[in-house]
Amino acid sequence: MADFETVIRNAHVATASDTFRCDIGIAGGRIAALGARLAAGHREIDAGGRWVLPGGIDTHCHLDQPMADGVEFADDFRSGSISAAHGGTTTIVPFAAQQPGGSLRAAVEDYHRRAAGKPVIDYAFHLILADPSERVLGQELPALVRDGYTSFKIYMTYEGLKLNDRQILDVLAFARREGAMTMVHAENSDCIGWLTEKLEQAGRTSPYYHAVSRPAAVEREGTHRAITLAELIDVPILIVHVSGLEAVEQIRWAQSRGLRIYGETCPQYLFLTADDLDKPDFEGAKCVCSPPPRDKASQQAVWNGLASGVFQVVSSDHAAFRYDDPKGKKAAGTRAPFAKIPNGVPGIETRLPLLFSEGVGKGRIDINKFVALASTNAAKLYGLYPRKGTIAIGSDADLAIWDDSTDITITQSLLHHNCDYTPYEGMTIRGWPTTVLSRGEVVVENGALNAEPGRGQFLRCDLPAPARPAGTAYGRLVEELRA
Ligand code: DUC
Ligand code: ZN
Ligand code: ZN
Repeated sequence: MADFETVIRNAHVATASDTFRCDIGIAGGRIAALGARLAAGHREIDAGGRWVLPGGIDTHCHLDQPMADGVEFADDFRSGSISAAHGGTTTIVPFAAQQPGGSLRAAVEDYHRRAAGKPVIDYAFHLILADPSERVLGQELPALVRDGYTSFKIYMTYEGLKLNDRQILDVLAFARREGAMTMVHAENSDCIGWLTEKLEQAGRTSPYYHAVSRPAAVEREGTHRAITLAELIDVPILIVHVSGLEAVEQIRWAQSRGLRIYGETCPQYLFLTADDLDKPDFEGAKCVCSPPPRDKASQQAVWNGLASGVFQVVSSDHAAFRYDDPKGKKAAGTRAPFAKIPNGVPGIETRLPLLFSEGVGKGRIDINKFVALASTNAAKLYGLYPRKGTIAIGSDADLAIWDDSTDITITQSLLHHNCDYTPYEGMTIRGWPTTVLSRGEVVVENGALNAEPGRGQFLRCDLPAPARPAGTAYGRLVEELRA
């Protein structure tokens, strides 16, 4: 009888800290042994000396979120998770969004219904906190945190979602008390509103002006303010989808002062610029996202921030809207002013191949940093580690075997999302995960799906690492009140 369900032979393993060659023995969906010449497996996979890396964790993606105005996300939990798996991702964490004035619990229940029977890989939920009332912060949210929803996103912009500074302080104080993680969308809403109005009055409404309406200074100010509010409460926060130089500088400055400010960026800020929004015939709408892509100098600043440790996470912020679709980018017509174009780009499948090829392949980051950014750090920040995010005895056997010997030209027909375009069309990269395992089951085999929708399991997140001793007067007061 075989000792293991599956053995992966001749693996070139990298974790966030180590690189080694071994066989990987899998039993009960978990990694049971790492070593040379392991006993036989019921199933044997020869990695042939290729990289075997922890499956990616995409902790910022939007799937099947309810939208207003007849707009629909392209991907649900089925197509989104299939697309993710084909790109080497084995865990996704999309958002259950509270409706203004609505119950968070209801949002979570609705989101579980949307997921039911669909994901091919494991998933957890962040919450979107649109209305942090006393009832929500005092009753609903503590219970949800205990149930495994330990992170939430808050917005400084977008009508119906944005919180003012006082509300943000309430949320951060809650996060500190509970040990939860707050993700912040940092852009100054009034500046965006004012600039948008002026641009519209001047007739400058094509997709390109989306980028003009949200300049780097607007993100820099939001980022600085979020840092200040977090410092006041003495609580960690994660600034999401950081687009470029100026916000990177703010985060680096905060980190250099010893503040626990974490940074996330996304491929659109490494590979797109504002010029991509300037394509003719409304094509620029395909790259409308917030914050907008910036310029070459900002791309370089983001690469530098990845290499130097300013960023902990690279996520996709996959928010796919179909282009040729009245429920997608063209919902308000092709002459619609930029402010009416649904925000977001697809990228759940291309996230890791792009980072691998242009990061590891081009020597900008090493393989261990790649694993940290793609998987391990997110698992730690959101309470999924060490079940997810590493290759270690006892961890879930979520693994991706990478082929880094073949050039691939990214094109829409290669991808598995339900969007009708990719912003990276025509880009040639080297490196793609060809075989992907989730809890020991091969879900993608030589590039083909081998998984039933619904096999993905919901993950309750633990609290992230416990807070360190209070450093500020307010932090000490919160500690006292807890005692
Ligand atoms: N910006 C967001 O904040 N969320 C979804 C997509 C986007 O562009
Ligand atoms: Zn956002
Ligand atoms: Zn987002």
